[in-house]
Amino acid sequence: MYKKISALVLAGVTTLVMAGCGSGSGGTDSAGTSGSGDKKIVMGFAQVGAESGWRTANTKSIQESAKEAGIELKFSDAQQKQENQIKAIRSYIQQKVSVIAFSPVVESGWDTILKEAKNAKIPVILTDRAVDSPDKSLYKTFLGSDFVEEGKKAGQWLVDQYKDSKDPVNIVQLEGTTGSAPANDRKAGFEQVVTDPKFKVIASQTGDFTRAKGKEVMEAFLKANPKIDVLYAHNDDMALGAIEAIEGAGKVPGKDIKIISVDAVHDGMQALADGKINYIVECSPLLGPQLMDLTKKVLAGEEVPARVVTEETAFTQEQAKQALPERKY
Ligand code: GZL
Repeated sequence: MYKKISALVLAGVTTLVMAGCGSGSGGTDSAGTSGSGDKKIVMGFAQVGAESGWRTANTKSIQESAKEAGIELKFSDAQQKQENQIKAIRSYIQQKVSVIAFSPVVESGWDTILKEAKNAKIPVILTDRAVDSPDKSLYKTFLGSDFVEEGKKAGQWLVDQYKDSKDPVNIVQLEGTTGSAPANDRKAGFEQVVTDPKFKVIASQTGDFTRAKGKEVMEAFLKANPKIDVLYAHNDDMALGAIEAIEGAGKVPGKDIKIISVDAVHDGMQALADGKINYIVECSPLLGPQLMDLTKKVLAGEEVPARVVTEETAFTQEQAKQALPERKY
């Protein structure tokens, strides 16, 4: 409820601010063409990569939604390299696309390319991940999850689980891609809630959101730390890699080592239902429909909220068993 109100308030504030500005080029109709029907919307989308089940589902959502919206999609995969995303965005500017959308692999280093897009009068929409630029005029809106909230939900589950325990709880953390908004914010949110001194984060390292790296880092954690009680993984793919490492060390994931994860992709939810993960905070990749709707509004010169937060929940093992048959990703 709070999030819905906050988005409405944002819209209100934005409307007041934007009313004086007026912006955007000619209108668009439902076929994804400009108001006069003479110009098809062309979107340049610079995707992070294909590092996780979440990213695969996100790409599918964007591609399918663009098709349904009648929007021509130019799509690039940056293999998780910022320089590749910047090259792709520069190429979209040269191709004079109608709009540029992307998920910034890391938070910093975008001002130059975003200023080039602004100078070329091509609107930019951020999806999924944020940038840390203080100049909010460099993009029209940011659509995606509240990663701090996700970290707080993960931390709250842990606090609740150990509320009656006085013993030290040793935690290891598999962080997302270094410098990325989800890694920074999921860590910050978790730390805001997990403050009791009995909780000790004895090791924390990036697994770059991939299964392979998650397994490799968890193997190192297990070798260096004889007593690990909890793993907090910033995404399901790293948690699934860690499960392989935990089982390889002869321990039982979900029992000997409790696992908290984020995303709720299918394989993560299956591991949760099977008792190998204990709690998953949802992070929806299905941003395509909202992205295409925001795109049409921006190109029609309509006001859009500066920030659109996606609605999400969290799952216990029992809830995963119920939810699995209906999951869309
Ligand atoms: C979060 C997204 C993250 C996912 C990972 O919105 O950016 O990137 O949590 C993905 O699975 O790799």
